[in-house]
Amino acid sequence: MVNYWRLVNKVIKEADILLLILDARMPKLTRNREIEEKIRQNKKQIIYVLNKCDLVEKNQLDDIKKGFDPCVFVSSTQKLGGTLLFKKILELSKGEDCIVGVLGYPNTGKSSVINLINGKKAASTSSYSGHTRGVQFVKAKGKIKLIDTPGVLQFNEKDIEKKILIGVMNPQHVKEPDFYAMLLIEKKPEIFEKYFDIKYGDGTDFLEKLALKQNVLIKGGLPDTKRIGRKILQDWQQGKIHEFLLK
Ligand SMILES: Nc1nc2c(ncn2[C@@H]2O[C@H](COP(=O)(O)OP(=O)(O)OP(=O)(O)O)[C@@H](O)[C@H]2O)c(=O)[nH]1
Ligand SMILES: [Mg+2]
Repeated sequence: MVNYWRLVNKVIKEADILLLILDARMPKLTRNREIEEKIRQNKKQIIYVLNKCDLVEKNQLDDIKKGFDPCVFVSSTQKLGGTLLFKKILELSKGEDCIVGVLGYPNTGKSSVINLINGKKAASTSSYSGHTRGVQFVKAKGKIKLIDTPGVLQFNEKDIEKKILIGVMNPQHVKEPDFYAMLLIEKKPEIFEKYFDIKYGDGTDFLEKLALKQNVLIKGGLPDTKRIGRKILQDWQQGKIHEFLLK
């Protein structure tokens, strides 16, 4: 963790502009105020990049961007917003040579945003968080140079529920996936009812019904709630539930 902060400090010092990559589905949860504070102390410019906007309803965009100024909505996978973001960078850099640092929680799409700006695959991406290791310089267009970084967590970030929610913790490493799946479902049962086509009574009942429906069983034909819990967390992290709801 100490190393991460050394790295973040280095990137902030080297960069002229910092892109803070947030997940548009949960911008507040993926915001890191400690990093923002450091950027301000160093008098560098911030652009909030609300990535994964393909996973939110258009009519929510105004609400989502509240408190994030200046901000740009992008979808790296759908290749939306890249030109606008590049223009914003040019506007702030006033045509001068400029180093742009890209920071944010793991899995928010930092490497994908770099590829979006570049228009080609220059940075390696993965659905597993913690993919990018160390600082990577990526040459971009014209006078702009980008720096990709690994995701940075705040100090003492021990909140497993939050880590699962924002996709920082791999469900394969969660010891009680059934418990965390229930917490997730409880937040908005109606979306899980729609996605899995199962009526919600309570968490345990929901997991059991789903496991039986999808034939995820342990010996004796009983529902395997741990395995089905893990699957729910995976679908959530991979954006499948949001994609389904937007169809
Ligand atoms: N739906 C959707 N998925 C996205 C978008 N951008 C990135 N992803 C997905 O999110 C996952 C993480 O993307 P990365 O670009 O590797 O994220 P990162 O922030 O660089 O991750 P680390 O290097 O692990 O910190 C991948 O599965 C991407 O396909 C987007 O705009 N929309
Ligand atoms: Mg990365």
